[in-house]
Amino acid sequence: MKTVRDGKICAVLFDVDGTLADTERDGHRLAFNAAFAEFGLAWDWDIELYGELLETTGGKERIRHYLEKYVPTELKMSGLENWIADLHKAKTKHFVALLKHGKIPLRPGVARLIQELRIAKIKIAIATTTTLENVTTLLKSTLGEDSPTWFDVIAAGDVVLKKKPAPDIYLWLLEQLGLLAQQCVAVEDSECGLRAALAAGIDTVVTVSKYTELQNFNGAAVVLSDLGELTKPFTVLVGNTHGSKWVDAKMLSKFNI
Ligand code: XBP
Ligand code: MG
Repeated sequence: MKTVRDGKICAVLFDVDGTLADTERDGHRLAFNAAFAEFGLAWDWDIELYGELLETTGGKERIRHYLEKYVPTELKMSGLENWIADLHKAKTKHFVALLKHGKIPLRPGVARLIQELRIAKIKIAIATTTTLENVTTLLKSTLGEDSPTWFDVIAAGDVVLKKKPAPDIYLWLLEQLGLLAQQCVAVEDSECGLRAALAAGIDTVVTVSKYTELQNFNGAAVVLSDLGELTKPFTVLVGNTHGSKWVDAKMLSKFNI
């Protein structure tokens, strides 16, 4: 049975990659390729291949999956786990540098919604597969130095063993927040993320990105082009926003009652 809250949500849980910002194609992908070059590898993850590789969540897991599928002979190398971890560290360094150069902006409506939720005293939190340093750097480079402190909890990367689509990151986050799933709404951009949030019992708004727009979003509360701005409303792809033209606390509170 749903309905613990009295019409007002207690927290909004944001995914990061694809949701807060379009980080994958011209961010993470380029950082992976830069790390490969640094390690003397002739690997090139082009836009199409990267779209396929995104089905494996987590950068280290994605590298391993690539090895298994495309360069299985390398799996025999000694110290494989450490080598993957080092390669991934180099990738994080390149990604953070891209963020610091201001190369990756927030998606429409993200900064607006975050500020509105803070004013409304609704908790905000992060549930992401990516590395913590990537999250804090993205927030600082787009919303300001102190912005990571605006979030009640940032759940990121290896804090849980099983990454999305497993619900673990959301369950861990709910526990840290001391809230029930019914008191929260998640914002995700991908089918993997949606499955994770739904498996944790959390109603989910999907804002699609280029890589995810054709995925299956069955079960989402609503599927939108983006969060929408007052000057540029979202496009509704699936579901009913009951007249709302941009995502705000009022609209989110209508779900899950
Ligand atoms: C997206 C991911 C991440 C990033 C790369 O996470 O699956 O793996 O692609 O980041 P989400 P790392 O959509 O949950 O934010 O290399 O740091 O894993
Ligand atoms: Mg995502």
